[in-house]
Amino acid sequence: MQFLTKVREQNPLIHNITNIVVTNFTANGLLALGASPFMADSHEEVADIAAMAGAVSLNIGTLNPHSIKAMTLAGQAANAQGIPVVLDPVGAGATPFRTATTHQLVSDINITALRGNAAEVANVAGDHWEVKGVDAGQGSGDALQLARKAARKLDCIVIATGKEDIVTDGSTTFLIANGHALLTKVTGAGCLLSSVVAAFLAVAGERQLEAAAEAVSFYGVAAELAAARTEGQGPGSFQIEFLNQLSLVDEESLRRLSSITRVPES
Ligand code: ATP
Ligand code: TZP
Ligand code: MG
Ligand code: MG
Repeated sequence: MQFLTKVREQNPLIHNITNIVVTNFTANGLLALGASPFMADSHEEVADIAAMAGAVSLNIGTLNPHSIKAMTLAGQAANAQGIPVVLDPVGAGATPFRTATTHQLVSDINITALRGNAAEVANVAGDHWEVKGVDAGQGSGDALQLARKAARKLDCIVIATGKEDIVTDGSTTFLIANGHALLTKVTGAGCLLSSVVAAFLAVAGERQLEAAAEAVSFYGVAAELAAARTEGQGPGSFQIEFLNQLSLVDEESLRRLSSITRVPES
């Protein structure tokens, strides 16, 4: 616990190349957290923006040839400066185009953290896991082993989310039990999480895995508090209160409510 304060003190610039569904929600969520969002995908400027960012968040939610090239240029510019890059492989496995694009991106870019549901992570890593559109399918695999395997294969941090979240670098693994089911009723809840992870990585220095775990727990705690404050009102009120809580959750409430368990190595 401490990366949250660093994000708010340092106000890192987060360069997002994301989908058209969640762009506004992502920018507002990053602002609420205390980071500085920059949404830009022109080929002419993405390398310049990535090079000045604290972290880069790439998201294939509404991918097309233009955005794929933009992500590649931005990711490689970030790599050249040692700037963390997060990839959200929205819908990987749903179509051959999405799956092939993620394989291309992880080969062309040195990804710091991959954040998706278990099915997306599996498909990026070359394992098959049933996918329904951009939502997780009914995979029957062991998400923990899958995430570890993917992290080793892709040589990056893997964050596989769902009811419980897994954060692993392939050897050290954390299980995070924070969150609320109402997050599944807000489009972009996963996409914003990926950019929130990017904001924590931007201030983490060498301690990337711990920062990723804290980001995921922080996000879940904000959702729990938002759900409690809007009980019985539904996803609309929850979404607004969730943005409030991203700005209100402090180190003290995070310490009190955070549920992070380190899993013994297997
Ligand atoms: P999907 O498309 O499968 O919904 P996603 O990209 O939206 O995936 P999620 O896996 O839904 O991402 O994760 C986004 C956030 O929602 C995470 O903080 C996760 O912990 C939380 N979350 C998802 N499902 C639940 C649940 N059933 N209970 C509690 N929290 C959840
Ligand atoms: N369609 C294409 S991208 C997208 C939808 C609905 C948003 C997905 O957001 P998330 O965060 O995976 O729920
Ligand atoms: Mg979701
Ligand atoms: Mg998603």
